[in-house]
Amino acid sequence: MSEKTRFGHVGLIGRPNVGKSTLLNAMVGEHLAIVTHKPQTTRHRILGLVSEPRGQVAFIDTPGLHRRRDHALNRRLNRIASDTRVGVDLLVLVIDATRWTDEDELAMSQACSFDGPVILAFNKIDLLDKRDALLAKTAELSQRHDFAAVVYLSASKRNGIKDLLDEVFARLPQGEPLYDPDLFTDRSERFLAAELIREQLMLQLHQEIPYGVGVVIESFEREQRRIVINALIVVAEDRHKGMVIGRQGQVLKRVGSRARHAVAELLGQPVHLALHVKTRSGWIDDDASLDELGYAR
Ligand SMILES: Nc1nc2c(ncn2[C@@H]2O[C@H](COP(=O)(O)OP(=O)(O)OP(=O)(O)O)[C@@H](O)[C@H]2O)c(=O)[nH]1
Ligand SMILES: [Mg+2]
Repeated sequence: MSEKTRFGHVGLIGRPNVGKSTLLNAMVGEHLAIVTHKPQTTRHRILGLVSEPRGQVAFIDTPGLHRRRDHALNRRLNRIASDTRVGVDLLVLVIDATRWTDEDELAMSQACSFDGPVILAFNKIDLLDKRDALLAKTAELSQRHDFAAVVYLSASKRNGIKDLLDEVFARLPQGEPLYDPDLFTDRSERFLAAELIREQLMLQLHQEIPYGVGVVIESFEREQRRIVINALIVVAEDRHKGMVIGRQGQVLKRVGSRARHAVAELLGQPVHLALHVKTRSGWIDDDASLDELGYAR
């Protein structure tokens, strides 16, 4: 790459469910971060790389900032979310163009106190039939903070992605890429596999159950023509175990088959996936279990 390339870390912030992970995936071009219609899907800091001739952006997707502080996992998630601002060159504040809530205020105040440029990104504009409200909201928020740029996106339809990338690149410092341009994340294949299994569990389970589910990869072996994965699903209450398994094992079977496809597609190889379920009572409020399951403190 030439001397004029740019490099920087860029944090994606916003309340749960605004589409941060969808946006990360759209920019990186891989199903890297898991996405569901439920708030609080993302539980980790996930780095996604965009490498181009003009430079490299390391995007950081984190859990959405939320108000619940009722157990140790939730407190950890908010800490990861708050730390997104540390060490980044630029922030993208993602909001849902159709809805503004108290939790958006939290994210807005984080953006306002950031000591660097912030790009305001209205997402989900495909759901709007009229643009008037969008312009009014843009004017209102621009009065509260001097945003470096404002973009209008549909992450799920991949509209506006190039505009956002142009705005980001234009504001990054000059520098050489820090990460190998062939990589799209710094996360391991094991981690990505565990997340894709958790994505299917979140999609297939209802009410509060998905929030008490964790996934641990017990073994991950590359054979000549396939990857063999054994994964353990941990539930926080014994009565949830039956719900994860389902009648005649139907739920677990569906989770396994969909996750297997997703992992095979991401890793580019056929996958054999075996799932087991175990109860670990109250793990979401137990620091030792959270450490063991890989949740950052
Ligand atoms: N219609 C529409 N839906 C979108 C768009 N972007 C994301 N979504 C949907 O919004 C929901 C939440 O998306 P996520 O990407 O998981 O949101 P998030 O901000 O990462 O959420 P957390 O991880 O919980 O903080 C999913 O159902 C997405 O399919 C969009 O541009 N248009
Ligand atoms: Mg997310």
